[in-house]
Amino acid sequence: MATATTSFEQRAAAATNPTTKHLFELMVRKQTNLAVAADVTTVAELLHIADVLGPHICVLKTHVDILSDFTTADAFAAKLRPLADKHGFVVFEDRKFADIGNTVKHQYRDGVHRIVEWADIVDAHTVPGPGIVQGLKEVGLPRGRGLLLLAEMSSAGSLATGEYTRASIEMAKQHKDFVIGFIAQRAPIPDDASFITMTPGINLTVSGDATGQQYRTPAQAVETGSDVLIVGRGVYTAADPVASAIAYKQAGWAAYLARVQA
Ligand code: 5IU
Repeated sequence: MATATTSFEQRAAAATNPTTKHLFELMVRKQTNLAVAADVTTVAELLHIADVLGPHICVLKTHVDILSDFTTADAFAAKLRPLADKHGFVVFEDRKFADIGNTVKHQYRDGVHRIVEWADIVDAHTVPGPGIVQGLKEVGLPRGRGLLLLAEMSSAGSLATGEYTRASIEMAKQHKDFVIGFIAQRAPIPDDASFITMTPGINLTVSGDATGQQYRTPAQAVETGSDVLIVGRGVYTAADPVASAIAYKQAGWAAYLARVQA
């Protein structure tokens, strides 16, 4: 089953991980492959984004450690999860775990954030080797959660290239029950539709920022195999974030339809 032309309906039907299945199904229902990166620093701003952009997104990407007024995981979950259910999106905490298995287990389950309680998806660097996946899997798999591995990054000079990317792919293949896909600029395994590729570094109007971010358009990313387009400042700093989200959603979905109908 080839990723490029396999529809999200077909991929939902074939999915074994419950988070993958749920994600593909809601993408089809809502006709959106847009993820919003809500890089704001208060809980109220994050919840506002979740509520007003919720109808247009399939994924809400969070960075919980930049929320200055985070109190408890229970309070956070009690506010965020009902919005995810109401609008139908999955919560992706972009935690980028990067330690040994035993430590990431605690970082995922414990501490003030207790991420596994409220995030459907998390991601991890592969630099520590496969133990990081084993550790996270012990915590997340029994809860039906999913993990993305960082195969590539969007930033200039990223070291995640070549052999590193290839080794990350192998790690994913060894844990297909829990690794649901990749953060990458292009589909790392173009012939395997069971993996989702999510791509940051997407903007319709600018090509980069002052600290090395590099942007491509939704169409360019979808052409190279991206399934979910992650947009941050292009949406939440726009004069009209809802109108901007709709523009990105429409551009991304049109590119997806062109790809599967090719
Ligand atoms: N992000 C990247 N590039 C990457 C990875 C994550 O930009 O390679 I992995 C995150 C950082 C930010 C969002 O939360 O995606 C992109 O935000 P902007 O669209 O505002 O650049």
